[in-house]
Amino acid sequence: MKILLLVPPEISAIEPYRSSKKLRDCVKVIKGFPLGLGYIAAVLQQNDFEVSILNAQINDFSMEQMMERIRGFSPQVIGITTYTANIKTAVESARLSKAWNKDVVIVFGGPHATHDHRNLLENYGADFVVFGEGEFIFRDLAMALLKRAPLDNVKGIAYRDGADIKVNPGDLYIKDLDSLPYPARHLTDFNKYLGHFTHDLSCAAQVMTSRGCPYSCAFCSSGSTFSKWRGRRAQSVVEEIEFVLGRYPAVRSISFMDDNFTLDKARVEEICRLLIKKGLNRYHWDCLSRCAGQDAKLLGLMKEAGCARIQYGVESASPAVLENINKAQDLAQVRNAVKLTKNAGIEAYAFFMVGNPGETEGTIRESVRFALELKPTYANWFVTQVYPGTKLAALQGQDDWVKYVYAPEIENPSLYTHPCVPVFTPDGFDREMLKVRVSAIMKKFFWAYLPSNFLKWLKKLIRHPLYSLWYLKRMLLEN
Ligand code: B12
Ligand code: SF4
Repeated sequence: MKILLLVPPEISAIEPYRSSKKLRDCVKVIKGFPLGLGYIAAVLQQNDFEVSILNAQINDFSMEQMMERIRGFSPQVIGITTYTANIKTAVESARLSKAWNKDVVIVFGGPHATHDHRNLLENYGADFVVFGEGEFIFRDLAMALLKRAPLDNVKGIAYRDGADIKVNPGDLYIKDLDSLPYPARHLTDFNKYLGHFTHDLSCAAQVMTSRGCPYSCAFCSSGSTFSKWRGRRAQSVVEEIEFVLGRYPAVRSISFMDDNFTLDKARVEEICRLLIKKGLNRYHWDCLSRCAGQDAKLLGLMKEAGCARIQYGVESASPAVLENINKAQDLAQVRNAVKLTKNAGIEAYAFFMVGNPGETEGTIRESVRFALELKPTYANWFVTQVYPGTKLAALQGQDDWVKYVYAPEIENPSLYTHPCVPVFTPDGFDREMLKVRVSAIMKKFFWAYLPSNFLKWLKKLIRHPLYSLWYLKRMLLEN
């Protein structure tokens, strides 16, 4: 059985977005290797399915170019990955695929589909939706389809059964992540994924060492998609890094994509010691972490093992807003983490959000003041957007979903919000005001950090002139 795993094109591939020059510019995203599809493909290959990964996004394919590739491979099953930002082209890909071959089986998975199965099955051409981690569920589904076996035994899916929607629940997170093969990077032109921005602008490969998160921030769906936190063994992580470096010599650094790389400190310590022992600390790496509980000793070891940048979700300086989003973090912990990280010689990036519940002009000013005083290596600002499966989504009116997710904004797109994703609009604000506020803050921080970041910007400009100029123009001249 032939299975095609698809990352659909960006929304600028379809009308009316395609005709909107301004919109086309604003929806560019940083494109990484689709680790989720890579893992699923590897498991399907282990089970003798003929698999192909088609990433229409990285290739900037139009819908027609994508369909040409699909017709060329002629799959019986198409698995489509869904993020809220690509849901429009995901459902359009399903529609076109069915028009090409009405018998092709369409399976949606990923963070959006996991939390919006009914809509996709009832209105948008899905035959199946897979919940959460797809590797073994998709394998079981493909086996059942191949053998024409009853679907009742396939746990973790929803599907159409005549006029009904059937849901087969199951607690299906993968208990031992080391039981998974490495993601099937070999099914893609992997070098295409290496030219993206990392801490030192070098060619980075993405590696995932853990899944899940024990926290439950109101704007984030990681916990509800991946359930319980699980880490891979240090040995297995380092073996994968060695394998990637051996197979793809262009790789110069590693980006750990975990939600919280440092959650299990003993495991991080072991990874670091192994990297040092094997001389792999000559490659730099970056990761995401939480501020609470950082310690100088571990940060020192991480630095020695090659860590160049840690990104922290600070979100807000207002205790009330932090409480509303369930961040479980206070400002003393943030100050401490940034200080210790910088002292260890590691860049500390801080991410802030504007527009969470309880936000006011006063709390925005409080966050800006705090960020200036905190002096992280850089501060990035985002408008709060609402994703399915989050606590914010439960607070957001259903009308907003219809308005933005399935009929997105095209009139006044912005660098700071995705046109297909609703923003959370606290009392006293609207979407436009939040974009303008974040745009002004980003400009302020760009100028404030220009002296310290001048060399980095220059390097970026030389290595990626078109992107850098486009970004600067959008950031400095427009909202
Ligand atoms: C790394 C990462 C990024 C990276 C790169 C992502 C990439 N590869 O292009 C960067 C930094 C660029 C990024 C950017 C953004 N990201 Co991001 N990112 C992540 C992160 C931390 C890890 C992604 C990952 O590799 N996961 C590991 C793999 C194994 O999981 P997976 O891809 O989800 O796939 C598994 C399942 O979902 C499922 N599955 C997925 N697809 C399919 C398809 C089929 C057919 C099946 C059966 C199953 C299936 O099975 C897979 C294997 O278990 C996740 C959070 C998370 N923990 O996953 C957020 C996350 C995906 N990002 C998110 C967001 C919002 C964004 C941004 C929009 C943020 C912003 N405001 O700019 C941008 C836009 C990204 C884009 N490409 O459009 C949200 C998406 C929510 C949503 N409903 O869309 C997430 C879930 C975090 C959150 N806040 O909740 N991101
Ligand atoms: S934002 Fe980070 S800490 Fe909060 S729930 Fe999501 S992954 Fe966990």
